[in-house]
Amino acid sequence: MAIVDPAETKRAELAGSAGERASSAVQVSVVLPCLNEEETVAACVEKARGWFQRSGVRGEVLVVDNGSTDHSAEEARRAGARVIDEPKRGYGAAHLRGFAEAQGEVIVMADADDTYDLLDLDPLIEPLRNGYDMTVGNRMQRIEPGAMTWSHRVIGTPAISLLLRLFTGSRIADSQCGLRAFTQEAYQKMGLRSSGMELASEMILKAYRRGLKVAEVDTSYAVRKGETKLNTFRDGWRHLRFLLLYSPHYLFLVPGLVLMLLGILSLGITLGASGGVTIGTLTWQPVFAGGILLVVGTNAMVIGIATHLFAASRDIIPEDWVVRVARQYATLERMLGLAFAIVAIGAGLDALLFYEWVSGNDLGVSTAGLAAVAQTSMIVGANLALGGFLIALMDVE
Ligand SMILES: Nc1nc2c(ncn2[C@@H]2O[C@H](COP(=O)(O)OP(=O)(O)O)[C@@H](O)[C@H]2O)c(=O)[nH]1
Ligand SMILES: [Mg+2]
Repeated sequence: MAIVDPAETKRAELAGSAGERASSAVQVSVVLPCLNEEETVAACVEKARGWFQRSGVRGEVLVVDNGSTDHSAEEARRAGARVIDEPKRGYGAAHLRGFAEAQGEVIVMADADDTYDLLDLDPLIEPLRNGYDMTVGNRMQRIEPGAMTWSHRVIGTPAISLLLRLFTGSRIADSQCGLRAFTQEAYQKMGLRSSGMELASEMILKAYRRGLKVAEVDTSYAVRKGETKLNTFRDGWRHLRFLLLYSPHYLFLVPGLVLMLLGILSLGITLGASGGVTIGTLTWQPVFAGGILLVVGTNAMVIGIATHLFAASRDIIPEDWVVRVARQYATLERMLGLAFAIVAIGAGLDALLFYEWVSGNDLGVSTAGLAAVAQTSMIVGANLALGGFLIALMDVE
């Protein structure tokens, strides 16, 4: 941490009078977003500055005020923070502004509500001295009674952590912890953009996708004073929405494939059991579900492949096996060929039905079933032809 690299010197020079700034380069910037936290913000600033002094770290505390209507800004200034005004609302917007303004080689993010222990940031920073790019706190073992609602502790946080694990392979247990530290380099690599609380998930997703080394350290979590700014459903949905949008496999491809297979199965049952399937006193006619599942499933696959290629061709995601398979097998010509074949099958089945009707011969297969398969084939075929163009268009250089 004592090392001052050329980029850091440059940044410091840009920020102020050259020689003086370079020699007193900031090592750690503590960023605190603040929305009406007048009761606690000064204590947070003082604690962090106390740690700077005790550990001999050259540090700065940045409080990013997001239009507080109380005395938060004065309190923060009085306690020795640099206060920045960010007009764009939101936890993410405020943090991102703070990160962009931070001069430290290391950035610490925390809350201004005095729930995290800023008196001793050594355990948080230690992994960064040992080659890690980011440290995330884990509050689960040291939650003061009443600090976290039961639903967040047992449902919300574990559910989001599990999705992150599924989508990125991250092993972070407390993915919603707001106490973290990372290097300037890691910050640059992540390319963060979320304006809301979903920033917490974005950081972990991008850290893993960019191959950063992430450590987790135990931390304490105290009862908050003042009002929480977190809205369980709105913010929970924003996390889920973010994760799905950044994970096209799980939004489109996996569900699409499952729906397609269920659709094919249902249509198969329709052809076999013409009277439907009797369950107790009810009779299920799989003919309807079959068509719907197959059509929705294929459309999901087509959209999934198209978005995948779009993201890969613009360097949003790396070129993975889906991209390679799609480029080889989902070319416009092949898609049109497949579409034509499937429409032809549908037309053939309709011709068969017509023959059955004119000749009066019973073919021994469910008429409704055949009609449903024929109709579904034509819809799926037409969608594949349209999808072929969509996919080709998305991959245009
Ligand atoms: N600047 C800014 N800060 C916010 C906003 N929403 C929350 N915060 C701050 O972000 C931190 C975390 O919010 P908090 O309500 O404690 O959420 P929790 O820790 O997830 O329960 C606190 O310091 C809040 O003051 C916002 O819209 N703008
Ligand atoms: Mg908080």
